[in-house]
Amino acid sequence: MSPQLRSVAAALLLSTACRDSAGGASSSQDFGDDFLFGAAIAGFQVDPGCPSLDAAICEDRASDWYQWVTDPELIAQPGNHLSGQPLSDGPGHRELYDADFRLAGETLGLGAMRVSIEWSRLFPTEPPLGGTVEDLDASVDPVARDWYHQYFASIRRHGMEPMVTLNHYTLPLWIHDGKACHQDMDSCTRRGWAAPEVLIPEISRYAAWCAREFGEEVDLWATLNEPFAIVLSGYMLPGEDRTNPPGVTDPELAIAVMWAQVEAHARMYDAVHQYDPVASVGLVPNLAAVRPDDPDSEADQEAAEHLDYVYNRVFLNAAVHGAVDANLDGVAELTRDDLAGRMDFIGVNYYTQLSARSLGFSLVDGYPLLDFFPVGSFWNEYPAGLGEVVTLAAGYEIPVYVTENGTSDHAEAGDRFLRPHLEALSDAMAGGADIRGYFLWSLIDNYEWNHGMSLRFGAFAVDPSTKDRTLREIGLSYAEVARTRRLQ
Ligand code: IFM
Repeated sequence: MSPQLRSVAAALLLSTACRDSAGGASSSQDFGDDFLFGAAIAGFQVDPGCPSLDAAICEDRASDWYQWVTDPELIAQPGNHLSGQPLSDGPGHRELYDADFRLAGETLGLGAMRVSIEWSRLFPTEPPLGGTVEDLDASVDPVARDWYHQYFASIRRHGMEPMVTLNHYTLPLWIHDGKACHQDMDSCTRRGWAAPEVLIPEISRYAAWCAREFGEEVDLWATLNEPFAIVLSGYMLPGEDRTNPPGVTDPELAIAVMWAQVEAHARMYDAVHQYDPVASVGLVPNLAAVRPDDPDSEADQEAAEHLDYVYNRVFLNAAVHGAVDANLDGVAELTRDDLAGRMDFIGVNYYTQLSARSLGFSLVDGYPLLDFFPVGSFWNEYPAGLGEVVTLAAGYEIPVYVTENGTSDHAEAGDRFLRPHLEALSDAMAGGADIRGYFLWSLIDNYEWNHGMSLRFGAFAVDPSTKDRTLREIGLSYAEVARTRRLQ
């Protein structure tokens, strides 16, 4: 046993002994034997920074996010809010994944890992477009394909079940040149989500290929991670909290991108089921707790209803019920059978409470409910909100997983953050919400998109120079909950 593991084990034993000698818990909130406790990561955020692997292999240089965070011209534009931190400061999970999964499975005692497949890793160069799923065999990078087989085997070897996200923000450069589109959306040719006629068939074909290749190893699939974050930070309101490529402000395009993602989810769902019929396939929206900025203002109360509808419900209404409300006025004008029922679970990412301030006018002509401004950051800690958003999701009468929840503020994090969030979750379950699992974001400190390594969410802190992993208090608290399966 390594010295680090020994000290973790000792800490776990000590915390158990303290609890027992204190006479046990005054109240216990039990999550039950079948509840999955896991941790979440995403490839682009954890892969880079390998201690000995060549950087060209370790980093995913064929991805639009690689271009976004490393291009000197993009970094030099203040409006892009890019940290410019080198990817070599990342945690190096591409090389260290097996040790990381040991930390998750053995040290923390988790039962599941949420990870992503990177499209640009498997298909770094453009395959002939429009072909069959089988045609993709000729274009796949065989080293990346074999690496993913080893990766999923490692998760299972450490006693965990993989939940695999097919698209966690990143797109291959051959389908999205975020820099060219940032500079001029009208003339760029690799337009990503702005060219649904290319993107949707190709992302569905990629999803089908993954289900055919990895279906034996993976039973839980998520199609898209946080589609609304891409809409907001890529096409509507890129800002300090998050800028996604292409980082433009074009509300009408943003709404079109949202509908492209609704369509893409449905087609990816069908594609995965075609090759992996027994799989459970869901979508991972980021849901926000919402309140009026001024609780006494009727206008702000109405703005809060509009924000809740647009941010939390429009996408789910379409993906679950096939309800299409094209002008976002609160009334669906169309129900599409080819969208409805494409959801075996809802994966909820929860980080924030937003306040809605009424503008008194709509930001976009023809979209009457876009008459609010969301005040607050992506990470306003509000534990009760987790109960609110899982209850909202459970209202769709589909099983729910909390697929991400976490903090980068680690001051007294174990008690301050985790416990009240899990209490809110447990209360929602006691109230009847069908919640199947909770994934802490994140297992290890990760490259937090435009922020680089300056926001650190890990249960394990990562030293950017040595790549050492050190258990944080929040990880210790989480291990205890996962082991006892209840809050004491
Ligand atoms: O790091 C991100 C993740 O990629 C998506 N959800 C929010 C996390 C923290 O900001």
